[in-house]
Amino acid sequence: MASKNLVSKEEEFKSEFKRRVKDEAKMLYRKTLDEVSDRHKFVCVAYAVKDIVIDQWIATQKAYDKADGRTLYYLSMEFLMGRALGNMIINLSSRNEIKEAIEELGLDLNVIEDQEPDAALGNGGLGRLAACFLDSLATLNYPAYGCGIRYKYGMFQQKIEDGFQKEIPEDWLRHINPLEIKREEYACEVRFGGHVNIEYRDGRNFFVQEGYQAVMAVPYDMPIVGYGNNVVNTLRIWDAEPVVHFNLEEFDKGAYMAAVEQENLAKTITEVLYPNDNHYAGKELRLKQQYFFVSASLQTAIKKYLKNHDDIKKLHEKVVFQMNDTHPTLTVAELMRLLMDEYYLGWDDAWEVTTKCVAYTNHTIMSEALEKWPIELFSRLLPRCYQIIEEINRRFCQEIEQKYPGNHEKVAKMAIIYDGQVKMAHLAICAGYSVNGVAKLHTEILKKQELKDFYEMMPEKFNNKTNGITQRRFLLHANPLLADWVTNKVGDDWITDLPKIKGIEIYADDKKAQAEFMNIKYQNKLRLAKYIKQHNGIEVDPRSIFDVQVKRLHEYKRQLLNILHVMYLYNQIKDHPEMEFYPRTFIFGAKAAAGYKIAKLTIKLINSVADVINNDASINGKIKVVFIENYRVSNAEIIFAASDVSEQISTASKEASGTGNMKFMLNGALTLGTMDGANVEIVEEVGAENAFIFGMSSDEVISYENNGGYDPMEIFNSDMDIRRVLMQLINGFYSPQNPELFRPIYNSLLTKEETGVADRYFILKDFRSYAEAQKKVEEAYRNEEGWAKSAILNVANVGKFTSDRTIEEYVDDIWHLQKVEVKMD
Ligand code: B1H
Repeated sequence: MASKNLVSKEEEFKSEFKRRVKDEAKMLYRKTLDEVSDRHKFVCVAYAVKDIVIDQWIATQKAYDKADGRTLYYLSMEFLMGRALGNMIINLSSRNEIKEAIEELGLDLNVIEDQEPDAALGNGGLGRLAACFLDSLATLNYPAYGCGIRYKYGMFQQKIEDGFQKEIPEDWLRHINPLEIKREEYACEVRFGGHVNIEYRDGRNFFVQEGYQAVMAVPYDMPIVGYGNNVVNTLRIWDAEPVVHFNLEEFDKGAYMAAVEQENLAKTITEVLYPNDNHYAGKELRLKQQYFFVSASLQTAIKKYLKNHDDIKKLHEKVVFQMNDTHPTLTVAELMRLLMDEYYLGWDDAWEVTTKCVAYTNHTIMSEALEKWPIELFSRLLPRCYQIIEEINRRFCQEIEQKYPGNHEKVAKMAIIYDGQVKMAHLAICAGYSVNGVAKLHTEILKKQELKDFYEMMPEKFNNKTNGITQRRFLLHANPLLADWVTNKVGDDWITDLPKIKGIEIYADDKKAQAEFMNIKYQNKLRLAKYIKQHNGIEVDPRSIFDVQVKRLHEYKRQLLNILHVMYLYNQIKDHPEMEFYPRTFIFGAKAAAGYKIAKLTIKLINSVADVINNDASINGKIKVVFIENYRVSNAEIIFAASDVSEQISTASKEASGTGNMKFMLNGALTLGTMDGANVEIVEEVGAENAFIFGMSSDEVISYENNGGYDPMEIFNSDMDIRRVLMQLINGFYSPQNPELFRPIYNSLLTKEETGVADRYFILKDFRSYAEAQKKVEEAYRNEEGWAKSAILNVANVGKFTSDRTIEEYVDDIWHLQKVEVKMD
């Protein structure tokens, strides 16, 4: 036996960790570790990991206070975090010891990780981007908070029943969440409704809100662990509680009703995430949610600032608020309100501070996503904020008038309040010192089309920040086989410096490396095949091409184009059984917003096509179609790693950036896509010869749109293959029980009935070009070495798309943060 002082530090750490895990089992469950369930094992391990994290968390906050630099507040209605534990472990410097200790305890880390529910506090790309940004900010040593809402129910759980989507509430907090801390000491009040009184005293006016309803905002903090640098940042999400807890006896009749109402308000406000991606629903509760988390976040940010500083006029030197789309744009009005009504600044001083503190990111040009609140609703719910916005608008319109004298059309187009509505994007641009798009093409479209007037008036505000993703979650954690392969070839610098991955380029032509690479892909396809078998009961051939489209279901993303093409291929194979055809597995994963009928019908269509094709023995399994239920961050990690073909087929100009496209590339899938969003930059990096590009350009699309669309009937009447596929939508081929089932889809393609425009997303117009590109995919895949080369080149050239690069650009051009080192003693 080694004596105590010979035991290495690592061994000491491990035995301490193991003791801790066992103690948790005892304290929490009155059991030994082997007696508790897998889920309880997860809780025990999570607490032991949290114990390590907490020390670094404290040290980080101390170091930040000492450095006294600028702090970023990233305000977002959505943080699509996924699971935390596995990610935390890979980011901690002690990852190896922790993994060994877990093994020595006889636990399987994969099983443990699988017990954690996804924190699905977001819809899709926008929320996941926020999560990747937090990972990068911590890894790059930047002082930053994520500020959001602790929804009781996050993104719904999707079940497929008889091919239809069913939404099940996702009760992710049903069990304790060991990885959060409630911070009651930072609770603050948020007020709704009532009216504003003006009181004159001490030589000035005071604006006092009266007759309001209030809730307490109570924050929960989740640690965001940086990679190997001891930094732990904070995601602060707010829950609502009643100001006074309901107590029957204490109230007379009037107060009784008020108490019940406050209790109800508190209960509803953070109840559920609105499950609409790229769509504005205009609901009162949504506006309440927005004000609730914005007000609470600003109040605490200012209080924190004033703890160590006394001049509120210099707030912008230490604080920046980044608004993730227009959802937190109330930041502008609320900051003005706090500065004037609570901290007694005059309008000009308050405006100066506000406009130096806030910046805005635009994530979409889809008109149905634009937030325009009816004045009636807005002023009733937020009377003081509305007053302030009226004044901002008055001054802004004056400025426009000055710049374009007599041009009333300009004022009408650019005003913040117009036509009975409050236009949040206009407010964000007017007050923000920076306005950015999320990919080069997107930013150009903003400047030239959507926000042209604003760009002309204040060009200095506009800039591009192409999105990125964290390689720590989407390669290191999601694909350990490929991560190890890369590290063996070029070292592990890529983990915090993704462009270093370029080093593998010299292996693109190396036969041995190609074989290794393809074998890793094969292992990952086996892993996914196993998942599909377990979750869908479908057998898929891991030797077939895995052709994958996973993202939210939206007409502009054109899952319909993909499935219509599958129907077309199936017809071809049936007509020409002798035809050469490389076996293909078409994999879909997508949630549709609960009220989005045609999107839900598209899910049913995909499942109906899957039913027919998967059960047709005559095609010898040449095509399989799989709809993966409940697509989310945790199964995405398995899916990306196993993909050969990345479907990025949005109508050009519609997808602002896309980030799934980058995750596929990172895992060596080849892009089959349109020249849209960040696809343009992906092709720029990897070369057109290593991707499959098809379809109309964004200029062509926009020009058609400006001329009222095109006539899809011409295609229907001249292209018999397409016609046949469309007829199969209405002749019961895929829905024998109900031949009319898919009529709305048919109509959306050929008539103006559904949206006022026939084939609004140019599906038939791009069909042939897509089919040709798909043909090229097949040809390319037949040449295994050529394919391996292209796949390796995709991984090698992914460097630009790390969110670390994106964050450094935000820091350089917008946030101006200073890095802070955190030392542990
Ligand atoms: C994106 C949204 C979005 N853009 C409204 N806009 C929402 C809009 O609940 N709402 O009201 C929710 C989400 N989401 C996505 O952002 C873009 O479509 C992607 O192209 C982009 O990659 C992503 C991140 O920038």
